[in-house]
Amino acid sequence: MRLARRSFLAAAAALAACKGRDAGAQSRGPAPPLKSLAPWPVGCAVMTSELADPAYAQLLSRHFSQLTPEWEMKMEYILKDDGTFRFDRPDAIAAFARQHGMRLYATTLIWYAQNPPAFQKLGGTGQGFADAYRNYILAVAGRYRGQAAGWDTVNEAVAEDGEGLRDCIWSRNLGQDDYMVRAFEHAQEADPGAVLFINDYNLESLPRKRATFMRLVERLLKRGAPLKGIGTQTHIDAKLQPGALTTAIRELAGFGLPIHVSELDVSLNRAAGLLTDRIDLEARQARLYGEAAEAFAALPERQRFAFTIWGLRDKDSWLRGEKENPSPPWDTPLLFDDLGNPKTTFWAVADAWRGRK
Ligand code: 9MR
Repeated sequence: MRLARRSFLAAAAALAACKGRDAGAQSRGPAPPLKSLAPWPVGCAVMTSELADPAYAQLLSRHFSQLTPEWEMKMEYILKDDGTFRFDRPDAIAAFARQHGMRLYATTLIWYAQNPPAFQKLGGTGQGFADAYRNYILAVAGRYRGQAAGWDTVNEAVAEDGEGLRDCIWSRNLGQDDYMVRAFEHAQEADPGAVLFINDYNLESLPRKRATFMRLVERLLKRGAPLKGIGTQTHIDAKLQPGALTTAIRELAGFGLPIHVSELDVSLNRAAGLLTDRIDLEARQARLYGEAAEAFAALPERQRFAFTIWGLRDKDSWLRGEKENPSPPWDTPLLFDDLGNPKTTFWAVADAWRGRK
């Protein structure tokens, strides 16, 4: 009986979420622009197809002061199989940022997950591979020189389980650690003004991965790599233990470098129990958004690089279209519902930042 009632409540809540209603959030009245509350850049991941929608563009520019191209500035888009480049979409995103007075954050130069045919062909060629690597970074980071505030220069270098580093086309051809040092050096050569980041995920949920990541940062700094910022993606689920985020942000800040909360979202679906415990999960989700906003705001001013959400409305989230474990439409990981209404998660961030500016 109890279970049936709970399932019913959960189903009703799921339905309400799908329809885009969040009564608690609606009772809060008009939403202040998030960027008006924060003295640091507030970022959002975007795609050119979304920017073409006027309602999307309006909501985005009302609340956010920084853009990250969600995938169109990656090798998978820019580098064609024949080794030539295409810049139409990344240029369009950069132009949108300029036209709307927003800062551009660029991702990503070197990522284990990109294994492009143009580089596969060069595998094992030694200097040929190294030259193409430098050429790619110079061309891409050079193109946005003076506009990109920062670059994810090396992305997700640490192994999934946190034991050691990932083996990839870059490490195999240029050497482990060495490929990263080179990436930072080439990026600095291309755009000396950009803040160059190393970026990774699960740094809050897997302390072992964080430790490996921090040892890597130490080694790169010791070798003189111009690594100037730490990115913590923060793709979390609603059951992340309270406090874990704060601990991670504080520890990562120990290097004294700028911190970018670079891809924040909080999945309900990835936490067990979405069908029975939606109300509880939503409350946890809002608390985690609030915790992330507080922990970031508590950093010393010079370390607050930006706070970025990985998508605007729930329906824009990568989680819905993910290949291995796609979220159902009732996973609602972001700050705005499918219709663009601010949710309780939005208010959790707004409340954490109120009075800071
Ligand atoms: O959200 C991004 C999705 O649209 C792309 O298809 C995918 C591959 O480029 O990358 C997703 O973004 C990832 C980010 O670049 C790195 N951290 C994990 C993000 C989610 O997979």
